[in-house]
Amino acid sequence: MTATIGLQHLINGAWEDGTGSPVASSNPARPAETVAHGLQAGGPDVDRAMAAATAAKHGWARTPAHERGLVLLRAAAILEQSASALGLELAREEGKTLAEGEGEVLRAAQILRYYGNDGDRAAGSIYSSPRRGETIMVTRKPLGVIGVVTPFNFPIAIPAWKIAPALAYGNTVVWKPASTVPLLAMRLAEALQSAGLPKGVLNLLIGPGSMGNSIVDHPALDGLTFTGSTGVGRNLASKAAGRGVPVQAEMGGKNAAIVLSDADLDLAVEQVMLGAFRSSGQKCTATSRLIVADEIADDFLTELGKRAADLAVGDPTTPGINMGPVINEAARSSIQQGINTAISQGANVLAGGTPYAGDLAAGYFIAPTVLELPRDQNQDVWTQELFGPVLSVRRTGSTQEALELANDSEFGLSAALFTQDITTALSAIDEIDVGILHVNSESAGADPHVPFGGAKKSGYGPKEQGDAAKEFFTHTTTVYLRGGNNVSR
Ligand code: UN1
Repeated sequence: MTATIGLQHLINGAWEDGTGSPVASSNPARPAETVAHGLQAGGPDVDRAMAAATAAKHGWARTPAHERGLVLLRAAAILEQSASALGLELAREEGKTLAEGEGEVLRAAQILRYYGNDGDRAAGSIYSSPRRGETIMVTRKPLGVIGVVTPFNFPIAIPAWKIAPALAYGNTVVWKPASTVPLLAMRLAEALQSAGLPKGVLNLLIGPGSMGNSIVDHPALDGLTFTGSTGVGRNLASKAAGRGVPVQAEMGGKNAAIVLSDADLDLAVEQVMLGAFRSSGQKCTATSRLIVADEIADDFLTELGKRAADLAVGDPTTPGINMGPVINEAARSSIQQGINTAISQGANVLAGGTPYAGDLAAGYFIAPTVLELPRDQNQDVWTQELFGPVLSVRRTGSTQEALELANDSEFGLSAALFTQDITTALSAIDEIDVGILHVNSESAGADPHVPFGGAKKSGYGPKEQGDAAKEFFTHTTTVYLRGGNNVSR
């Protein structure tokens, strides 16, 4: 039994106990085991954190970008050195496997490193002027105080990909992580603080969902970045927009994988498995819909069903386990409810479908589930994001229909296409309305130097990462620059 860790908040450079009600994170594989506990931040703590971020913003904005970057680079090294310990804590608190947990910590380090080096890249641009003796310069300045609201499913990587660019471009931050994963939030804040971040530049508040509203309603807020559920995101985005505060919100996905008859089927089945079941399907980029060509459907689905049934599900910290639990009881029961509804609406169960009995029943486990849907029949499981290890399947008679089915969603985050035909791949790039398209790889995954985000209703506001992050976390000043002596006019 591992010791329970005390939770604290970071306000103005000091770690403090909260002043609100008790909060605890528990191990979703063994809910009786508390991972971390403490007191939530109270209402006045939001004011104090916003005041600290406001007081720090001028000094941090004036700190040379190179120096700001050095802090991120040192934090990256700290995370790398502690990746196995933090990966274990992540697996215990969130439920993804140890390998995924450790991988995520290293990914956070990679993101910090990318933005840590960005201070040494171009900071603006210069244009020629149509007027003699003048140059036009476009400079970038930080927005100011950024509210960061992050989800449970990537407890360290998503915060890193919001906080690292916010800080790198000179902003200060008030961060509210999902209250199910406060320990990993503390770990990231600790790494940044140990790396030398000045006081007030990053403030961490562990609190209830309503604290997101307090942050967005706060008059000192200059920008908001959010990842999480569609309902919460739209609410926060509309409040921010109503106050004229720039907002970036990354929300739902109902991502399709298309497997055509000319695909490398071994590759496709392996990648669809990863897309659907890694992190127990709890990714906005997870593959939750599969569209498979008639000619190969019987063989492909037999193999997929077999592999899903064979996945080793259990305590994610046990070596050899492929899939852990979902985050909490509310998630477990709503996902199981979604499966039950699909079955009652005529879905054919190719794997999973029923709740676990025995040892796994005590944790928040959902069996990896593959549901084949009747042709031409609209089903909730086809349209609604369940955020769990559930893959719904449709067969298709033509490539055109496959592309249309892929677009049959209000969301447009990511998609995967399996084919060896370059012509088909090229037309899919034009036809599939998504922010991220994978050709012959799974639908999840993101690199720090390229834009991340969706088309259609998957997100609101600018995308994340790469140059997109710079666009969001800075505003430009266009400077018409002439000498003062009139000589060259
Ligand atoms: C990934 O696909 O590796 O919340 C990252 C999410 C996304 C991140 C996905 N914002 O699942």
